[in-house]
Amino acid sequence: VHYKLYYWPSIQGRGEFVRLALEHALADYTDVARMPAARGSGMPAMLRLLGDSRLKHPPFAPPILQAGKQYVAQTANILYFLGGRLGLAPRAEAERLWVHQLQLSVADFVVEVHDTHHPLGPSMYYEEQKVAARRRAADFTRNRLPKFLGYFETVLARNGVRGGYMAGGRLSYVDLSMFQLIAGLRYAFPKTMKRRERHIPGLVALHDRVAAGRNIAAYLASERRIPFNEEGIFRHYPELDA
Ligand SMILES: N[C@@H](CCC(=O)N[C@@H](CS)C(=O)NCC(=O)O)C(=O)O
Repeated sequence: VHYKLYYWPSIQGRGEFVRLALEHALADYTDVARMPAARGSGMPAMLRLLGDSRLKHPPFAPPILQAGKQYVAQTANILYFLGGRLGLAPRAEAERLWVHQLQLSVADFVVEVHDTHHPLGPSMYYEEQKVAARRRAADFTRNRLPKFLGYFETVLARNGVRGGYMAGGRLSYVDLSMFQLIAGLRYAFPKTMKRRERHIPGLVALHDRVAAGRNIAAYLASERRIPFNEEGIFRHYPELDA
């Protein structure tokens, strides 16, 4: 199968959780909006898809994954779809749902990370909501970040000594997402994470193991990995990192 990922070309964003799964599995895929606009690719192709009035199941927003005639959107849903196909999810339904449940909690967390710099909404610039952002980020770094990371650390610990994965005895897509969360939070909130990391040794070790995996290490060193920047979800604004 050849997969097509439609996502904003200049940011890691939510698309990165999908890219990591595709890259780990060495899947055959095109990152459509990052290709040249010629020959039906690039941003025009993504905008065409978003405006396609013939689709019976129109997606609301990127990331969107295409497999043949099928289009799947919503990050956690895409990963649920890919998990079985790429060998990145348990086979038993109960375990698969558990991984999906964890991924939905990742999605909730990602919204809260985003809202530290856009507390009043995504349609206004950060510069228009800096005061609210400081208040929101203070609550995030003090309460929400410790709560979410503490939860994921507990999940990891309770899964036991079976190789240090979030669920079951093998790597799943939610392990890749844990890597991305730690990497992103380190970029956006270095001071907060410096204090926090001793409380989440399991997640830090998981981050390191994922980063050292052969395919992910090659991906991270390649140009396919877009650097973190101040347009994505994880933005480094020093004033928000108390
Ligand atoms: N819950 C969705 C959120 C999708 C989403 O917010 N996508 C962003 C980019 S990361 C977007 O393009 N949003 C456009 C909009 O909300 O109008 C997911 O996890 O995929």
